[in-house]
Amino acid sequence: MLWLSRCIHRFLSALALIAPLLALDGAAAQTLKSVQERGTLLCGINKNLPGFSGQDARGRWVGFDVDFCRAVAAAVLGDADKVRFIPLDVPTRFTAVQSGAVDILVRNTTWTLSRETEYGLLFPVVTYYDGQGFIARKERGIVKAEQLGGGRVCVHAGTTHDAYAADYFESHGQKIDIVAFPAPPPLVKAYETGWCDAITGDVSALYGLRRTMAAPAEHVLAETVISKEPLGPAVRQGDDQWFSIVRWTHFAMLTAEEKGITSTALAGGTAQPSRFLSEDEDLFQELGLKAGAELRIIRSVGNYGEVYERNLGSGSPLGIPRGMNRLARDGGLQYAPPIH
Ligand SMILES: N[C@@H](CCC(=O)N[C@@H](CS)C(=O)NCC(=O)O)C(=O)O
Repeated sequence: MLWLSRCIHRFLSALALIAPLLALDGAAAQTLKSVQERGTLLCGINKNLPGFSGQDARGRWVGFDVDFCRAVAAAVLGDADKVRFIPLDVPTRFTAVQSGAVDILVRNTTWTLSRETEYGLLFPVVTYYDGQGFIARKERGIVKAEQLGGGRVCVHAGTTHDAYAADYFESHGQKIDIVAFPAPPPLVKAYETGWCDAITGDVSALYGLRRTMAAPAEHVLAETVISKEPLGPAVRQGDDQWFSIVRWTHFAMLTAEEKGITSTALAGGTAQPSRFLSEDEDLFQELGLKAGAELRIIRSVGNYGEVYERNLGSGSPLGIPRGMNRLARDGGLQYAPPIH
């Protein structure tokens, strides 16, 4: 009988060892498989935030976040156009990921621990380092946020900004009236009519909101930035493979910039051959993708610097300086781990 009990014990121990692997394998392939079977990536985006996402005159989705969705589709489906863009507002953005209504959320969203735990999400990477700032009428001469003490600051409800502003003014011993609006149009209107002294939000969003105002040149950003707002894509927990694909899509764009590989050089056949672009050494295949994913990403949207400048930087009406989003070697925070 002893031999039988030993056998059973060994069998159960072996099962315990492989069970997590089996579970992981099942969960791991889920999102990639369903995206490939569907033939379309479902990407949750902002309906209209200049520079990040919106529709151009021809109805085509454009912007920094939109390009990230397109890059993932190029990697996964071989075609950057195979994306269905699903506009999500502030309250529905997280539940849409949780319920599977979207495969990925790319909507100027701040990575916080509470969002990961509350909604069962993970933020694989930071595509844009931002912070919370203030915009006010130029004539008010607001340079420091403290100059707004005793006044009224308006904010988009359900964002990180409401609580961060309250904490900030409290820690400076100042009273402030913070009023939250459900969407940008009434928020901007309340500010433009003089009801709010300032709007607070992500600095990048304030550049965008200023473009929607009647006289953009009459409004300036204060110098004060009161928070860390690491913006990036969010995915559901429990799918390591999908998490890695999303994360390495960003790192592929950064690596290309680090190596000076541009979409124009690729199109003109003048890109220097590199181990990163060599199909023989293509580690992206280990993520379940067809060979050449890095090439497809860069050909379709460009390297990180190209995407930044086109949508937000010098090549765009926003003209946001690269700042913290410069490559680490240029003094910024954007840094890709090595591929090999
Ligand atoms: N990064 C912040 C803010 C995101 C956010 O929704 N910002 C507002 C502007 S302050 C926005 O994008 N509004 C555009 C819209 O909802 O149409 C967060 O994740 O909570």
